[in-house]
Amino acid sequence: MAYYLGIDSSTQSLKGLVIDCEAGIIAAQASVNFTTDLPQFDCPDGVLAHDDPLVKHSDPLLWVAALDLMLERLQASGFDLGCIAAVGGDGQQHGSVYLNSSFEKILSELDSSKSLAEQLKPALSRKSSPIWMDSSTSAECRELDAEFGQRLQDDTGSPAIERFTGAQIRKFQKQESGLYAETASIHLVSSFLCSVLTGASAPIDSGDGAGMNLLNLRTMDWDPEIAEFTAPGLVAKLPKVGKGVAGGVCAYFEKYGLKCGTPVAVWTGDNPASLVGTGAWRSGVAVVSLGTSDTFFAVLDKFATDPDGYGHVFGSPAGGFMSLACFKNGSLARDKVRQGAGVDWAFFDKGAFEQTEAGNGGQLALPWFEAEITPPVLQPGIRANFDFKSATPAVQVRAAVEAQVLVLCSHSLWIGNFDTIRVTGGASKSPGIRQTLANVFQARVESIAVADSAALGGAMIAAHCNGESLEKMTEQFTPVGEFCEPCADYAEVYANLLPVVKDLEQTDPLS
Ligand code: XUL
Repeated sequence: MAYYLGIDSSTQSLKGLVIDCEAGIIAAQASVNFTTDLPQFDCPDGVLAHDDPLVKHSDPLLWVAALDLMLERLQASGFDLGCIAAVGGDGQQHGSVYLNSSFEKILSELDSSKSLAEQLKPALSRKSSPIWMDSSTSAECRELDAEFGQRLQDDTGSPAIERFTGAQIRKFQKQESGLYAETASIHLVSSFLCSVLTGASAPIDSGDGAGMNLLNLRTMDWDPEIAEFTAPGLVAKLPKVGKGVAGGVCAYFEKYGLKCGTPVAVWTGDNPASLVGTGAWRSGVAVVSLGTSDTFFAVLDKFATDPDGYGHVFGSPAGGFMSLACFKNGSLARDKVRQGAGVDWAFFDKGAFEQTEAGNGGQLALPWFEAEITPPVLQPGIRANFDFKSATPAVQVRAAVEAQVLVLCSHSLWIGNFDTIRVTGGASKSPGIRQTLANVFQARVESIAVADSAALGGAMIAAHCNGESLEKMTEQFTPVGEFCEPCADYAEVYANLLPVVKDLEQTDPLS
């Protein structure tokens, strides 16, 4: 048997993908969109409405309902899930799930005649889950900075960051100490869903765990001092740090055809999973993932942190470390620019670039519709160095895309040597964006055949736990599809624009 299931629980959807390691093909896939498939959770784009634009929470019951529905769809597609040899998965990073003391008992008694959402509801000590888009914890970050200073970045891989789980837990404990006291365990999205699959509390891996400001990357365990300052008694509420097999699929999932006891690999974060699923777990290749968030990541040859303090170090699921820089205004911002310009995707992805020159005459627009993560900017709004609103649609599109790519480049320079970028995520299909990436970074840009690199990575991690070779799977599942070469003529144009975009980051938004 050589079939492996990978599950990706991302911001706006949950996807499943089955690889066949003998034939080297994708054998089945299914997905669930949170907005259109599960409207009853009132969580469009995976985010609950809130009066404060800096607060971004989701509903953890939405994620388990999506797991039920995705497996139902996979089974309905005709694929026999009884053939699956191991399951792996990943979740959007940093999001946390707060559970009371009934969680473990409820997990051990899951009844297949009922849904996961109805059974897990009583296990939540906090109804909603803060997710990576949340920027509401600046006060807590400053408190962590004041207490630990540079040690936080040196030991956890990142300075105090608003969306990271530590600051989120500290805010919860300060504001809702009673509910914090009732909380017996705090899981990440990844370890929560892995726990549900195995019917027992699952470990957190070092890829996702490093996104909490709580994991000491030198000991690869929770840092007791940082955890205790973050919130009293926190270490006792955190799952173990672990890797390898978390446990076996529990009996609940037999209703979808999965065999009880099938090994489940410890889940990781969506970016670490994508590192594996794009074949970039080896050095020399960097990844740009263009999804709800845009991220830039690569393997680190040796442990190093961002001198500017914006980027992160996570554990790599293939061993060693990876770097990451994250930009919040990704695909939803591109869509807003597209709608504002009144154009379709064909024009946004191609036509706009045919009608304008590389460099756009120096006109740039940062499409920060939401508070930005890199660099940290709390006041949303477009920043432009020209009359954006009166410009033609083509100029608007190029100005936004070039600004996004230049910011990506300027905050990734610390990451080291690579001559190839692999692009993944929805917008990686855009020829205009791909060529802009190649020209700005002066690197070859490759896309791989499988668009959902996180779910693929989850499946590959599961297969690797079962003895399959990572090298062989990388050859089988991540062949290069389309690619583009950089145009040397534009190297200087974009090098000159890097300081311009840095200045633009400091300006006020357009009114
Ligand atoms: C990474 C980050 C996002 C989420 C959602 O640090 O915050 O990329 O993982 O994809």
